[in-house]
Amino acid sequence: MSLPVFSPEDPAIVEHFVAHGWVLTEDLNDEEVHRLRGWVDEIAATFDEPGAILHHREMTDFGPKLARSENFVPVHEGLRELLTRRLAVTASRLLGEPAVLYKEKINYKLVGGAGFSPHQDAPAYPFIDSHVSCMVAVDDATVENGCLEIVSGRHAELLATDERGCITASLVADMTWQHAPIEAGQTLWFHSLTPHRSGANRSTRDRRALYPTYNALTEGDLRESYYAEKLQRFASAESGERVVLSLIGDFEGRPVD
Ligand SMILES: O=C(O)CCC(=O)C(=O)O
Repeated sequence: MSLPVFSPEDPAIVEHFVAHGWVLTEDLNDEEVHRLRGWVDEIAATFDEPGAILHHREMTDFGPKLARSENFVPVHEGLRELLTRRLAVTASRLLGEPAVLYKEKINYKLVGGAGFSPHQDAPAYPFIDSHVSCMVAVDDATVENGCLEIVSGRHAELLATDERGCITASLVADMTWQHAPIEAGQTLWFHSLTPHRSGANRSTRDRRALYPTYNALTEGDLRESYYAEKLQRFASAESGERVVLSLIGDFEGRPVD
């Protein structure tokens, strides 16, 4: 079932977000989606360089593929404008106070790309208490290509986690999960305590999405501290059966090596 879509200017978005822990907005027109796809291609084509954009790859049944890029706002003007200005306006309205970009990523989920285990984002965000994230669909996200699945109205508390930092299996089984298919150019905003997960891309089309996260400016402009902390923790992380993308072990992708 499709979700209700709001204009980002509609005052009703705040009430919907507070009640359900998510809200879907229509942000980009066809021309802007076209431009966004070009920007995402530019980021994907950037070389790996220490201290610059962070690229992460995964092994799929079709060979190694790009899974995620992070930390690209400093080097890309178009994405910087979209994430730090335009979308920050909605983030501020949803947080109820001025918001600032905390981190940004592209999840590529190319054909054959893996899904994400059920989790809340909050445990992966050091330093901040008040934050909101969104998924800006670069391609249509469908059930077949691994759209998000969310739980409505369960954003009041931090839930028990397993050894990977994901929601325990017994809690997952008791929750009502809802697929969130969204069209390219739409943005699904979700609370950092909203449980979510997603399946693998079993389709023949890529499912790319941008995920900026914002925090309340009263807590500080912490983006640089976040990436410094992340790089430090990644340097000492041990490689296992799954690719480590985040400060929790939610990604189900296989390592390339
Ligand atoms: O892109 C997806 O399918 C899910 C992403 C997600 O849950 C995450 O990056 O925390």
